[in-house]
Formats: sequence, C-alpha cells, structure tokens
Amino acid sequence: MIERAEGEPFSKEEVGLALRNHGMHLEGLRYPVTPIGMHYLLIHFDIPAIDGSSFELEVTGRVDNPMKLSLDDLKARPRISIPVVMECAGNGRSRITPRPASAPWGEDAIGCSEWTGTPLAAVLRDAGLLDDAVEVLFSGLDRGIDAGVEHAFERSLSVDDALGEDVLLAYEMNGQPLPPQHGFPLRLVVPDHYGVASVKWLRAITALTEPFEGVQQTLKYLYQTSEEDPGTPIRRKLPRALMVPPGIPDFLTRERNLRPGRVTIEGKAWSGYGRIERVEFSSDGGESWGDARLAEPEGPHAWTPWSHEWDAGEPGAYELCARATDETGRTQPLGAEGSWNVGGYCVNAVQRVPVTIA
Ligand SMILES: Nc1nc2c(c(=O)[nH]1)N[C@H]1C(S)=C(S)[C@@H](COP(=O)(O)O)O[C@H]1N2
Ligand SMILES: [Mo]
Repeated sequence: MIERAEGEPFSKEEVGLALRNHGMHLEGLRYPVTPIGMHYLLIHFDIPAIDGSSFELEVTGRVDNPMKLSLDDLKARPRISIPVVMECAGNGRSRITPRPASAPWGEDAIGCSEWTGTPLAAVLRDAGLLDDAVEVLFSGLDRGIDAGVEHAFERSLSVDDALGEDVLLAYEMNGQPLPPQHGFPLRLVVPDHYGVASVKWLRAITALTEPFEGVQQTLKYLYQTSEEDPGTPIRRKLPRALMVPPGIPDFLTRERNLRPGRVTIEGKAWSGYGRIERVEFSSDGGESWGDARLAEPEGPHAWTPWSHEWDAGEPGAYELCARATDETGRTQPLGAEGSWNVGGYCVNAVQRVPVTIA
C-alpha cells in the first residue's frame, strides 16, 4: 500500500501524459550538460514527421524583406553553441492540491543541453523587421486540440525579447542534429524563459502589429490565482536548486537510504532572472540552513553547480532541502501552499528529500 503524502492519486490521463513526457533522472544533475535521452520532454500533440531536405522556415509579416530559409541557409549563417537550462513551467505541479489535469511533474521537468544554431536577432534584422511590429510569433508544425480549440502550437515573444541576445534558431542539441522529439529540424531556444517559449518543429516566424491571442498564449500558461483572475503570462524561470538524491533508493517509494558518516551533497541551481548568488542546504526540513559552495556555471544560461559536506551522524530520519537565491533576491518558498494557481505553473517550493540513516 502506497501512502500519498500530498495530492490525490494520479488519473489515467495524467499517467498517460507522464509516460509520453518523461522527466530527467535527478542523478543526471551530476552532468554539466544533460545527455540527450535524459533531458525531459514535453510534447503537447504528436511529433510531426518532417523531411529536413525540403524543410523551409518562413520569415514573414511586418518585415521589409520576407524570407524562406532552408536548413542549409540557416547552417550557413553565423553559428553559436550555448548551454541552456530548460525547465517546463509546470515543473513542481504535483506538489499543489487540487492540481489541474496536465503533466503531473515532480521536479524533474529539467535539462541543460548545449544548443547550436544561429542567432534570431540577426535573422529578424536581415528580414527588415518594421517599426510597427510589437510581437514576433513562432509557429510549430504540430497541431491538436486543447481548451476545445484546434490549433497549431504557437507562441509569441515581445519584439524586445525576440531581439534578446542568445535567442537561437537551433538545429543541434549536444552536437547532434535535433532528435525528432526535441524539434527536428529546427526549434527556437529562448534562454531564461520557461520551456514553452522554445517552440519546436518551427515552421514560421511572423512579425505582428497586435499581441498574439492564441490558445497557448491566452488560455494556457497564465498565472491565475483563481478562475476569476485574468492572470499574468508566465515568462522567466523562477529560481530553483535541486540535489542529486544521495545514497540508494527504495525501488517503489524511491526514499533514500544512507550509512552514517560524511557525505557530499551536490546539485545544480538556476534562475531566469540572473546569476545564482546563494544556495543553502538544510538537513532538518528547513529549520536551519547552511551555505553550500558554488562553482562557476558553464555559461550565463547554464546551471550553477553547488555542493555541501553533510555529516550524517546519528541514525534516524532526516529531510534534506536545498534553496536557491538569485542576484535579484528572488528565492524559493519553503512549501508549495502559497504557490497554488489554476494552471499549476511556477511552483518552485524547496525540494524535500526524505532520507533514512541506518
Ligand atoms: N511545437 C511545439 N513546441 C513546444 C512544445 C510543443 O508541444 N510543441 N512544448 C513546449 C513546452 S511546454 C516545453 S516545456 C518545451 C519542452 O522541450 P523539450 O521537449 O525539448 O524538453 O518545448 C516547448 N515547445
Ligand atoms: Mo512546458
């Protein structure tokens, strides 16, 4: 019999979503760059079948010089590679009650890949983005029905965000062509924003004079504190620290078991609002905290390694926690209660890892 400490049992639909959209194995927090098959996945509809050799990206709308770019055209443009932490806005969703029926993430909807591609800003400049454009729309080739409406997966960015440094039209992940599930042949990568901004299977870029009002922008991905709240669009990643679960797991409950003695706890931390300034560790469920040691991230959008020497002295039950604070002072709440929102987005309560020392 499994006791559920929080939330209700998962529905058949949630389990189905979780099997299609796996999380990153948290032991993968050891790697600076996540191996491709370990990176989390979120595919709203179906993975489209796309022929890379006839593929064309259309750049259109309020531009002087509309363009069609083949994969070779894109690869002939300036090429950059950057490690970027990607995280689903629904990460942490299963910690709230009641929760909406959607991917029931623990805290594993994460990964840090090295994305290679060409900067979006220069493509928009070459297309002659016009002054009256207010947003740039990114359209995927995948289609489905959500909120009762049939649509292609589409998201927009403000012109400022679209011209942001390091926003990429990416065609490689960790030095390999994008795998189908991660957006082959081309995806957007928007560092610092939640994963939803990084449209996969990118077909078209359209400069708009009015804000985009599609399903994935105005019905989903809104932070609403109640059904009546019109809500605010979710954008940047809130800070989060996660640890590699120490010791060995129980097969079924995944609770951790360790021997007494010193152990190095390690993990990664990130924020979409800037540098990680501090990571704290607690072994008593957040009653008392000590500062973890930080190391340099592999780039401005990569995760920051942290470690802490823990003396697991006495046999017994402990609850390990980690908490990140970024350069803007944003940090993580101790519990998820105050983070409840209709869509279950941006739940960044501190990680809690029960361990038994025996
Ligand atoms: N075209 C398209 N792009 C998409 C999605 C999608 O379903 N279709 N999912 C989005 C969401 S919600 C997330 S969190 C990320 C997940 O990217 P990954 O599967 O490569 O980890 O892709 C985003 N881009
Ligand atoms: Mo997501």
